[in-house]
Amino acid sequence: MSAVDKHRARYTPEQLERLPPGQVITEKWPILTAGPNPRVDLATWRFSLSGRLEGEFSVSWEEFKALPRVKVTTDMHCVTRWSRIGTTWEGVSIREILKRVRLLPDAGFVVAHSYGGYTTNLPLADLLDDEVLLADINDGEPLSIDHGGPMRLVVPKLYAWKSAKWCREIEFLTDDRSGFWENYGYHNHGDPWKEERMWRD
Ligand SMILES: Nc1nc2c(c(=O)[nH]1)N[C@H]1C(S)=C(S)[C@@H](COP(=O)(O)O)O[C@H]1N2
Ligand SMILES: [Mo]
Repeated sequence: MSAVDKHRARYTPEQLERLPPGQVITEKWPILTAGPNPRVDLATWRFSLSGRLEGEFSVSWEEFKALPRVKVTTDMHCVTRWSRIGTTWEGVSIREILKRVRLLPDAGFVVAHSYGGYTTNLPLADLLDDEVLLADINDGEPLSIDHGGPMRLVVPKLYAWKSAKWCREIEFLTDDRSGFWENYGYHNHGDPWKEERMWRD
């Protein structure tokens, strides 16, 4: 049996069906961070929306915790080829937050900004997917600092570099603007089912 077949033999057909091409299931949750963890103090923490919108949205930690919450069970796929199959996130859905402002009609793209300077871009349509949330709990535990605590963006249907840890702002744009890894040659979109790993694949 090849190494790949041996690996696959450990999982159910239902789990394997959820594994995109070229990925391997991981039981542990690896930590992938470019650079050091940022220092995020809950007393001064804020999450805000900016750019092409009418109205304002900016919340303190207490205000964020008071927003209506959701629980989403989904998968997580890293372009370095590991996938977590079946993990539960709790937090606030993006749609819930967007009820509180009005996007301008020319908003078509977003950049997520993190404490520490990391950025990643995605089309507005992918941000609006019903599984997308701002998560502060994973599998029942408060998100650790290594995994983006106190809160991170989670965009399950794209490779995990789009899921900005320590998210502090989502900026709405008319024109697309590459984020951190996208500038280093990662694919602009990053759909794991299409193996959109590197740009010009
Ligand atoms: N702020 C920030 N967010 C980030 C990253 C990062 O380096 N900084 N790495 C991304 C990458 S490449 C992946 S695979 C996931 C990893 O999340 P994890 O460390 O919780 O597994 O976070 C993404 N979000
Ligand atoms: Mo990644």
